[in-house]
This record gives sequence, structure tokens and C-alpha cells, in this order.
Amino acid sequence: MTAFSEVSRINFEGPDSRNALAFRYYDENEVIEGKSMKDHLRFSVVYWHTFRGQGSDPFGPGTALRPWDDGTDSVENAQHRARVAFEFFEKLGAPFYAFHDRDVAPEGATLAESHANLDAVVHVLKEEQQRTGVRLLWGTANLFSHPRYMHGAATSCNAEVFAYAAAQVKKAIEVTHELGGEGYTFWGGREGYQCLWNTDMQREQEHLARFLHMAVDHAKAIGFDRPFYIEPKPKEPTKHQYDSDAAACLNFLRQYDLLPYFKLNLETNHATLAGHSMHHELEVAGAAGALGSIDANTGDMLLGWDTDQFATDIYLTTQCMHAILKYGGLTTGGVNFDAKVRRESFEPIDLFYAHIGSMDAFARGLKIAAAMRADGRLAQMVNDRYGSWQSGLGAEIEAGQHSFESLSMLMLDKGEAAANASGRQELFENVINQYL
Ligand code: XLS
Ligand code: NI
Ligand code: NI
Repeated sequence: MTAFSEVSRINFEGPDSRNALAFRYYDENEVIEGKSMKDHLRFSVVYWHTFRGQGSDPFGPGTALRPWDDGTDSVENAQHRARVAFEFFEKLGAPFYAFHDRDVAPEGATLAESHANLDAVVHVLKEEQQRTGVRLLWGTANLFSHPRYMHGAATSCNAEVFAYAAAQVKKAIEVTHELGGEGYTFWGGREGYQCLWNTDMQREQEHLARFLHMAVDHAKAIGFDRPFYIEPKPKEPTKHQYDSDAAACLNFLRQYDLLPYFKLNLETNHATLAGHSMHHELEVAGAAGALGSIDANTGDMLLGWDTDQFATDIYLTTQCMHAILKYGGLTTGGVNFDAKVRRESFEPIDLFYAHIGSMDAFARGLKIAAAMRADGRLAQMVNDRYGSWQSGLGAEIEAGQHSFESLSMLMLDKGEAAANASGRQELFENVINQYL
């Protein structure tokens, strides 16, 4: 008896299919810009929402029906759940998954017990990875749920909590390495503050940097040579998180000499909470050569919190895939569905509908973005807008051949700058719509 016996492998059936359990756009073998869709998108399922999310919210308990869970926090139940998760990944055709240490295995009474519980489940994860060929996109440590982390982990005012977090991350990196993980993520859920009057921000940020350097050193020591990711988020659970947005993360990494070891893992709903668009965050990271991976989801513009919905908006997925292609594509990272089904969508089959729909939306985004690039009209229009930099004065400035002195002389002589051309925003937007 399997957990999803009514579902077989989800296949590509093309845009006209009416089968709700089929892909209309995601054909993993279709080649786009010389690479299969599977390799472009590197879809990943998150363990925390999809296999641990119960649908609770601040006003009520969980609603989700998960018949494979026996309701206990035992290691046996966790092992069984892991096998169910792999049945899901396999039937969905997702090549990757991602987890926090405490998603997959129960926390023990002591750190040693927690490590042992984790090892017992990692054993099953390894077997299932081998059986199915599904790989680990990244691992991470949950440094925010347990009450010990109430003041933060690496930025806690309690030095022993910092030490405990170090021990937990050490183990999580080792386990990620053991499972052949393609990366490791740091999301600083409580690395921030609720009140500035009780907070020594400079000291906390120095502690965070020290913590991350220790992580880099440990990865080197054990031969884990995969990228580390920082995942920006401005708030929730804290009022202010130090890793607020892509620009704040880059500044922090640069200030503390961590930039060579980290790339960014960008999440749509975090971008919108920061008052940015995902498109903006992707451009900021991409321009800095630090675009690593994405947590694919979306928020609700009418609700001000991290609702982590599955993205189905083609305009959004097109922006994501256009920026990703522009900056060289995903290599170690992936399109990781850090998204949860709604509390009202409580049946196991909803997990399939949610992932299938968003995979199709990203596949369409990829195809549209590739068509835009192949056509070249947008790139040409952007290039034309910067025409004054292609030769003459602009090219000389870019080549470093000018100073305030020389430019001042030039403009005193000319008296006025050349006339501006229209920005044509509306035309640009119209052109984008022609590809959708
Ligand atoms: C929470 C974050 C979290 C990270 C992993 O908002 O998105 O799920 O992706 O710790
Ligand atoms: Ni999030
Ligand atoms: Ni995330």
C-alpha cells in the first residue's frame, strides 16, 4: 500500500490536456537554449511545508489530512514519512528536495539524541535518494523554532545558544555533505531584533559574521565544496532581520569578507515583504554575480505576511526566468518550492495540484523568456536606450579615459547636453505582452 496509490507518474501531455494530474508545459526533456527544461528549472520540493505543514495559522490548528502520519514524534514515524516523501518526489518528477534538520527528524531531549535521531532518518533519506535518483538541493538547520532560539541563534545575547547553534549547523552541514547536497542555506529567521533599546546591533552582526566564517571553515575541513546561500527576508518572525534584502546581504557579506563563499537564495514573498519585487532582487543579486537559487512562491498583495503560496502568475515566472537566463542560469541552485497549500486545501492530492500548477507556470515562464531572448527585440530596445554609451564620449567614460576636469571642459564648451530620447516604458510593456 502506497501513500499516493491513486496517482501514477505525472506525465507531460501538452497544452490541450484536461488531465489535472498531467503537465501542460513542463516537458522535462524539451531542450531550450541548449539545455533540457529539467536542467534549467531544477525543481525542488521542500520538506517543511509539503511534509510537515499542517495548515495551522495564528487563529486555529492544522487541518491537513496526512494519513501516513501516525501523529507521534517517533523516529519510526519520521522514517516512514521520509519514504512517503520520496514517493511524492518520484511521482511528481521533481529532481530535488530540500529540508531543515528538524523537519526530517524529531528533536531529542539532548543534542546528542537529536543528532542520533537525525542520523537514523538520514539513513533512510540516503536509501531513498539511491532508489529514486532524487537529489538534495540544499540542507539547512532550523535555528528558529525551538524556544532556546527566542533571542536568535548566531545573534543571540546568550553565548551558549550561539555555541548550540554552531553544533547544530556543524551537524547539518555534515549531513548535507553525506547526502551529496548541492548547497547549504542560511536563513536567519530570528537573526534580527524586536526592539533596538535592548539590542547591540553591531555586536550581533559581528557574531553572525563570526558564525558564518566558522561554517565556511568547517565546510573546508570536511571537504564540502558546494555553495552556501544566504536567504534574505526583512521581517517575520522578528520585526527586523539583518538579512533584509539582497542588497543588505551583499553589503554584510562584503563587509565581513564572506562574499567569496556565499550566493543568495531569493524568495518572492520575502522580496515583496521588503517592498521590492522578485525581479528587482534577482537583478540586484545577478548584477553582483551572487544569484544562487530561488525559493519559488508568491505572496498575496492584500495580506501583509509571508503566505508562501504556489506561484501561478505567468508574468512573475517570466520575470524570474528571464533574469535567471540573463545571469547564466541556475547551476547549483534550483527552483525550490518554498510554498504551502492553503489551509482549506487539506487533502494529500492538493499537494500534487499545487506543484504541478507551479511547475507548469515556471515552464511557461522559461519558454516565454527564451522566446524573448531568441527574438532579441527587447535586448535591442534596451541596447538602443543606452546608445550614447556605445561609442564616442560614453565609450570613453566607460573605458576610464575621463575625469571631472575633462568632462567639465567638454560641457562648458558644449553649453548643454544632447536632447533626451523617450524612455518608452509603455512600449516596452506592450512588447513584453506580445510574448505572453
Ligand atoms: C522562511 C524561509 C525558510 C527558509 C529555510 O520564511 O523561507 O523557509 O527558506 O529556512
Ligand atoms: Ni519564506
Ligand atoms: Ni525560503
